[in-house]
Amino acid sequence: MAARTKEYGVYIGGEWVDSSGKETFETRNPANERVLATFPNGTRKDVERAVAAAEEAYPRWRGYPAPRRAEIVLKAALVMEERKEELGALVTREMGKVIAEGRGDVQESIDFLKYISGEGRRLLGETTPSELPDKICFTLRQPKGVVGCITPWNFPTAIPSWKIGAALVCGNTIVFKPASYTPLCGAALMDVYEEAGLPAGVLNMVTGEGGVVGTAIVEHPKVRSISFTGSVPVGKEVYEKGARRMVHVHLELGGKNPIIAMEDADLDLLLEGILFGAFGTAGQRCTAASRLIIHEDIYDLFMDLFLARVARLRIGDPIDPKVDVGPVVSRDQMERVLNYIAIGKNEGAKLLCGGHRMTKGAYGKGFFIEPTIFLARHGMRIAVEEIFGPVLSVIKIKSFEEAVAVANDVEYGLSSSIYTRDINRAWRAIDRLEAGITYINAPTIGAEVHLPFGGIKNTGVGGREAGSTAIDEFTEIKTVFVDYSGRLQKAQIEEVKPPK
Ligand code: UN1
Repeated sequence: MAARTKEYGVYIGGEWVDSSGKETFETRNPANERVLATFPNGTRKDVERAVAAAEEAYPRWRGYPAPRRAEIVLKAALVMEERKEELGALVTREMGKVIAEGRGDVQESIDFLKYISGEGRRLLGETTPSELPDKICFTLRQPKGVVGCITPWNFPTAIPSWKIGAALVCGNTIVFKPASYTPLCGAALMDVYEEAGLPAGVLNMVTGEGGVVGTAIVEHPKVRSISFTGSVPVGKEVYEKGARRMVHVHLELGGKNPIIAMEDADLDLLLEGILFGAFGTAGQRCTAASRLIIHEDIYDLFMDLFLARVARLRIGDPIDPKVDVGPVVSRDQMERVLNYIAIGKNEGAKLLCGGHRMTKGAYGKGFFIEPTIFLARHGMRIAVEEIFGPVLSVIKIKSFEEAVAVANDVEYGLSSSIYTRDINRAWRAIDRLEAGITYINAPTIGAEVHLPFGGIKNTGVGGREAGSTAIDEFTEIKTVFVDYSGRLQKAQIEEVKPPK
């Protein structure tokens, strides 16, 4: 007899409890549409309960010293390390990235939690002299209070870990909404923190529709800061709603990341880089290389090598370690990507390979799309809009200047890359590429967590995640003046005479 699908509730005050609503949704394996679990379509009332629990837990969590808070976060990293195989497989089953990347997702969580737990003993401020005698000035970092973390499905443990780990070390309490394609990964994180000894109410999770649960979090008067990773249209709504309440909003949104291949590129290196950058995670990364901007002199030679390699990519069930490219996350996402492929054909881009859904045999049960490459022209929709699937637009250019101009002429600015052996040109690219991240002789994906992550233009606002900047998002700065002169000293007014 088949095991009954597990039905989850919402996680509030350290317990799985029933949602106030009756509606539920299923989370499925995108490789075969098998149902993995059922979750509630949370309600505004659920969010209110979650915020109330987070508010209640806040004074105690805030008062627990930062190094101690960080020890719990470090413990969470160690629990994840112990359970890496199981969690990696869960990521792969629920989200569809290949198993090596499923493990990588978990490893990225572990790396970040270890890194940020070190901040528990830093959370540094500034100390400065005063312009007046017998007075000292410094800053402290204080938590914001209850914060909302709304996360995407493409890094279902890593991105929540960036947000939750940093928020916790900084002393905030949290209402977390995982993406509706990956709630099981979210639930697994609740177990991890429970095992790590996180007090009840500090971290709460409500699943459901963005328009209901996400909106309720963003609009709740007690939620002091919002951290959102997702699409530009939703990001704009979150930003507007946050602005109306005058709260900090941190957005990590899309990308249309270029790899520039100059005529002096190492072609073998470029080949490995573009394969991983464009088709890793089936192109479903904000950082995915979705444009190859290539010098016309190497176009023919390189594309022969590239297309031959793409033809050999193994597409299939991502749990099989021999598979290179898995399915896209859902039917909707598949439709969206196929629609972009149709748009590309209609606007006259030349299809060099792929272009179809795979339907034969087991493929037909899941959401598999052939790795697809177009020869496009800059300005075509497929060459400037984010597709978020295994679709690459190749654009020919004649010079470095033209390459940089094309690379920059999109509304996004997350990641970027150049392959060249000319060191001066590499440095010029670092200076001129309009993006939060630039790689030299490496693809656009695979940022390390101890460095700031984020971008410019429509890619995001509100600072950078990860790295040393992660704590900026989740702390308020308190500026302190201590006057130990015993008299009223007036800054800007009192004259302080030089010593004789
Ligand atoms: C994302 O796609 O939203 O740099 C995050 C990378 C990963 C993170 C991607 N470390 O590709």
